[in-house]
Amino acid sequence: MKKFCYVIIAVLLIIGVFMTAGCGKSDQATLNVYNWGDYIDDSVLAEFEQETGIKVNYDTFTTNEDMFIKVKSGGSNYDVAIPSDYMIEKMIKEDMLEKIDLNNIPNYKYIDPAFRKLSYDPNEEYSVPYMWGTVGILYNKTMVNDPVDSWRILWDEKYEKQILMLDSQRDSIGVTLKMLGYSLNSRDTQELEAAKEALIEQKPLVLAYVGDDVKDKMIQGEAALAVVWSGDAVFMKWENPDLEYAIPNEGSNLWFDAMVIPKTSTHKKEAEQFINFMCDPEIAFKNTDYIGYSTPHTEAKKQLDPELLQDKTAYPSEEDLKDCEIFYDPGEFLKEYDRVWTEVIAY
Ligand code: N2P
Repeated sequence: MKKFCYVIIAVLLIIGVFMTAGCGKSDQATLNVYNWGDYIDDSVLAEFEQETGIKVNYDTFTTNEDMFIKVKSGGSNYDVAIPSDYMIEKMIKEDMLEKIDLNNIPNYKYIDPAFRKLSYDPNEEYSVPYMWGTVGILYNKTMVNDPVDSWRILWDEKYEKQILMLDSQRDSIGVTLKMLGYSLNSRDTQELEAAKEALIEQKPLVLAYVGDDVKDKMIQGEAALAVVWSGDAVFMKWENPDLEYAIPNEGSNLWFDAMVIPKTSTHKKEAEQFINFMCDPEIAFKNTDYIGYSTPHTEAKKQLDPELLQDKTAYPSEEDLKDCEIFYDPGEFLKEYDRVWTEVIAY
């Protein structure tokens, strides 16, 4: 009988140990974060995990369109995503985003008012700004002697197979529309058709349509000219002083990326905790300092190297931005953009 009791007690103890271990695990939430590639200082994620005990599952995307498909398909369960303006606008319209309770983001006060209530989220309900920038031409001064002041240089046969375009439909069609003198938010079938023709005509000159690999290629001097995002240009100029960045005279795209909580999230509280953490002055500074992109965070900006603050690539003047436009969601007309891009790539 005694032996039997010991066995029972032992079994109960073992069950107890397993249950506690199990509970411990489910207490510790895992947060699924979805961001652009090369767009965070990983040590910031480690700090968040250490400070909060919340584990971060970090995943990256290459374009807004890829991100959208993944979130829309429902197969994912991202708690935080960091898309751009026009895509946030679309996600709001399609009821894909949770409202963010700014009372839970006390560090929101550090976001410069100039970056709040922008057209894609006019009542600041769904997004918290992360980084911003422009689209422009990065060029190698040892390989390009002409002035880089117009998108037309990307159609100059002299640079055959020395041109890198972005493998991103809104960006590549957008700069082509600007080159033609149209708005990069055009909803005119004929203007879009003209952009398609121009992109097809340009194809023999293009070395490759690239994503994050643009950085290696330009730093190594493998191409003369590339369409890039300004923050990547900052980084590439650090790595190779022969590189320079220009926003063409026809104007360009001014963009904003912001943190959102997709409705797929199962950890809204922790998602807000993460967003607030990213807006902590020390963290925001560390992250911005590391990736080189332009910050909407007032305190992070104050701590940046004065040389970076004076660099027009990262912090352009009003004058530089004069003819820049923000992308809007094209609504139903998106079909046309999709069609044009598919036809250009397939040509
Ligand atoms: C980072 C990509 C930044 C996206 N590699 C620009 N919107």
